[in-house]
Amino acid sequence: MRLKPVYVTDPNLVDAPLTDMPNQWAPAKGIHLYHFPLSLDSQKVRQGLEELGVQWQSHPILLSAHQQFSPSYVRINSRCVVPTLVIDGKVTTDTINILDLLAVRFGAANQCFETSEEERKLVNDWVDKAAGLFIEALTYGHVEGVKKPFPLGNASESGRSHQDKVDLLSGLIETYKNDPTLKTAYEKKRAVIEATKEAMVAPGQMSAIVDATRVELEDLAHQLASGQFADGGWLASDAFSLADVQWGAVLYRLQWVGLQPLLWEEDSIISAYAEKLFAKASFQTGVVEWSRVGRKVVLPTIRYKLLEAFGLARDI
Ligand SMILES: N[C@@H](CCC(=O)N[C@@H](CS)C(=O)NCC(=O)O)C(=O)O
Repeated sequence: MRLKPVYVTDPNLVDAPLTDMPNQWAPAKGIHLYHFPLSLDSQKVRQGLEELGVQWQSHPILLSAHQQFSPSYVRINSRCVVPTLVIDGKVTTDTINILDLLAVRFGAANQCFETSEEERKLVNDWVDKAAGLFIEALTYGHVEGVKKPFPLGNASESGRSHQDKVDLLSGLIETYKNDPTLKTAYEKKRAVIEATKEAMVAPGQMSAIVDATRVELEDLAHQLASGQFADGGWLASDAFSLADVQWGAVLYRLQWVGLQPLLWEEDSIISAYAEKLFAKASFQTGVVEWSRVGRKVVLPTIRYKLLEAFGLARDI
């Protein structure tokens, strides 16, 4: 039974994270983030950038228009996912890896995300725990009694968006059969999506994923009650850390998809923690402001699809 994302459990199915890898297809100068407004991992990295006070150039990759599969993006990030960070032509992938790189490069100058040796293990453990939650399944899969918000699909379509991607990727594998880089990337991606879809539609899976998530949240409540948060600090240290960046986006997502009542009490230490996280200016700028579905997703997607229909769409 699959209870965690493929990216966490199956390193053989996904390309290893890249760190500062020169790439001829990436912009040669400046700090660039390829991201999607509503993507959980993009939210985490945008908040990290805001917290560090780093100026960055935005390259929205419209997952809603499947731009993550566009050849020019796949040449930068062969996982066909967001986010991707580019600094002066060098590519860094994988959310945890991106945030670690940003913290190392910009943390000291801003006195931000600096963790003592003793705190580091706890921070990393809580980063890994958040990244190990199967949020993709919880977002797109059907959970009994929960009505998902727009623009997520309704219950009868559970697994539909993943099947659409499988079909699209099969077409791309055929189209690019003579380009080994793209063909391999698309084949690997199809395997990841198939495994993810299976984990959402197989009988009993979604309730097992909800139960596993609830156990993690009970653990979170325990850590909050017994750790630094209880003394006015944060999840794993006195100062705001990368563990808090991870959990802010996660709690915001679980609330948005309507799962909070199944996972934690309204009037609990988790809600108090969420309130403190959401109040941060970096969270408002990096997460909340990008969550306006109409302006940030629906309109750009319509615009892109119209341009595409007229053969005027620019690649990423
Ligand atoms: N945690 C991994 C995976 C990231 C991930 O799954 N990103 C999602 C958005 S939060 C995505 O791009 N999904 C598009 C797709 O899988 O087609 C990473 O950072 O590379």
